[in-house]
Amino acid sequence: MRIALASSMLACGIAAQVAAQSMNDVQSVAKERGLTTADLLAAAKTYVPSGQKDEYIIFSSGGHSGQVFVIGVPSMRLLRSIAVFTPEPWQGWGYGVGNEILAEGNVNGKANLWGDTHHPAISETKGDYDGEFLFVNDKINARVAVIDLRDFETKQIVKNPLTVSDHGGAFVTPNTEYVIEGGQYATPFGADYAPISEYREKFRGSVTMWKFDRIKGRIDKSQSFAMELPPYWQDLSDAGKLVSDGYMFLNSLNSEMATGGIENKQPPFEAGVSRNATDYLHIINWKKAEAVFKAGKVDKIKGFPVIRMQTAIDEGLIYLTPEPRSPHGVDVAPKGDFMVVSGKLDPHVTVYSFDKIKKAIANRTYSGSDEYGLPILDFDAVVEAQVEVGLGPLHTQFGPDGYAYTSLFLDSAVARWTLGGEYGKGTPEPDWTLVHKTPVHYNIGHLGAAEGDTVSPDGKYLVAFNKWSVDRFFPPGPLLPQNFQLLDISHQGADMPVIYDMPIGVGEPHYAQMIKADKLHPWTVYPEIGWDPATQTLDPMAPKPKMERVERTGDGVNVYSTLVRSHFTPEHVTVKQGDHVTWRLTNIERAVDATHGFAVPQYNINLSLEPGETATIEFVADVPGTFPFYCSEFCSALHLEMMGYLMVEPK
Ligand code: CUK
Ligand code: CUA
Repeated sequence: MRIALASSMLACGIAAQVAAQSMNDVQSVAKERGLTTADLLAAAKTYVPSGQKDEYIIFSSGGHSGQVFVIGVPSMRLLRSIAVFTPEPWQGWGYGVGNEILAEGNVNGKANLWGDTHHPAISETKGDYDGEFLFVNDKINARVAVIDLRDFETKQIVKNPLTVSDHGGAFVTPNTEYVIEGGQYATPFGADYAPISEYREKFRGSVTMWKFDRIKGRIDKSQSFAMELPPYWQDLSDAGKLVSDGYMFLNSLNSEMATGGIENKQPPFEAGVSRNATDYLHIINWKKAEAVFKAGKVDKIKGFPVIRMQTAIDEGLIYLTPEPRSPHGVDVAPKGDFMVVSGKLDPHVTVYSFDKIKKAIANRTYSGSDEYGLPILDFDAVVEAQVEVGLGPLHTQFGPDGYAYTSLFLDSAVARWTLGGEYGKGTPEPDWTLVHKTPVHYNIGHLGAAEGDTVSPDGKYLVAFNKWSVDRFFPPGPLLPQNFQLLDISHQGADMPVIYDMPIGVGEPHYAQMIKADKLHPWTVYPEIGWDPATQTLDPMAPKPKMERVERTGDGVNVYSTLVRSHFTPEHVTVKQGDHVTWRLTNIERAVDATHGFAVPQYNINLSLEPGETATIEFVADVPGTFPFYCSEFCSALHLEMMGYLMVEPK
């Protein structure tokens, strides 16, 4: 009774204090801290009070960290780093769980325990984010990971058998039929050896269509296929949608097929690959390619079905068309009618019309063919407009109101321009006009608007993923963080001010996607006690209360443990040196956030067991001794007491 009284008095006290505050207090704090009206407005737009949640969620590539970052918008609070290609001790990733999934990403049997993640892709239904799955590519070793957004954990890593680096992934088709993975630097297939003098004959590009099985939540390698491409460096890709559904678009650079060699007085790559005024946009009919694959018109290369270039030509699967040199983004507009391409060295964005592309294909309006016989659609026949936006255009996203947004690397700015004018602007004539530029700090790469690459962009917020931060933050040594800058794009035709800076000090993200938070339905506890996240099913072998035991079987020991605040059962586990130990553990909690850890010294083991989760670890007890294991999450007042002893008797 007394306690209740005291706490209600305390609550009254806080309420009274709040009531006494006024805008005068805001002004005096602003004065004291030197904040302008614009600063206060930015703070008011981004501050999310304690207990309230963000309206949008960003899934950002983690760059060199090999992970994916989950960030709330507009607060720009980091919510989680999802372990993907790189071991991560807090989640136990690679320290007891996820080891098999990490091993799926081995390259020729060799562990590569980092990733260079560039492009996350949220799964889509009818061209709109559905919030069920997330895919992300690893550029350095050409891998694609599948993350299940029920528990935000990585479920699968696939290693591309043909290419050693990828960049045109991960992008999904409008119903996530396929996850697209375009290669990047050409090599002989499988990264086999060939002298670089045989570049034109032996080196190849590729695009891989990974079939996604939504029921299983996994890529189905047996239903996946690839297409052989010329040894241009294929860059970014995007899937057509609505009117262009069934098609996909892939940029390329190095149509020169330059092979570098500065040490032999050859032009260095950077000059050699930018010699031509244009490179090639690849236009691929993936639905038709799927039919060709299903009809068996493929060669098996490195055990993987590949549609050869000649087959693609004969079957009318692929067309090229010139694009301004060193292109960097190809982005399909919300209605699927336009493809926007930026050439880094051209101040324009080039807009292709899908309607015109279809007509040019039907009428064979070619300007020639490339060295490999791929037909080249006449540039003038397929281009709708070129819009001068500024220096170093890279990537484009879209708003709900007929605007497109393009990042300008050299200008360090975001450009807003009108996408033809037919999106409700009411102009009778096509209107392709730059309307506004907002400076950002500094050197923007990608940008991400709310659902800005879907059939129904939300507008409202846009994040500039800046490569440099220079003077924006305290310098933590000479390696500076990247800078995510949040822009308010809600006011049509008006300013789009920067309202928040978020330093990213864990790798260099490239792309990110922003989804409405209410489209995500993550679990806060696993559905049932004994749930195995690796299979997303109940594990029949999961330890349950009263079934805990240590049991010897031949040369091995099986341990069945449960965890609940604040003890392990059993607490004594004795094995013999050399025993193969299979240790199953279940967190039998049902309370939200009641996570327990399981950390074993000497044996490099740490698990994170979320409520209901079960996990199995196996190791050989090769080092004798006494090893206190403990719960590595501060789960309760008696958390330090949540421990036990692993005793390994010497031989
Ligand atoms: S990329 Cu890095 S800024 Cu890999 Cu999509 Cu353009
Ligand atoms: Cu369980 Cu600490």
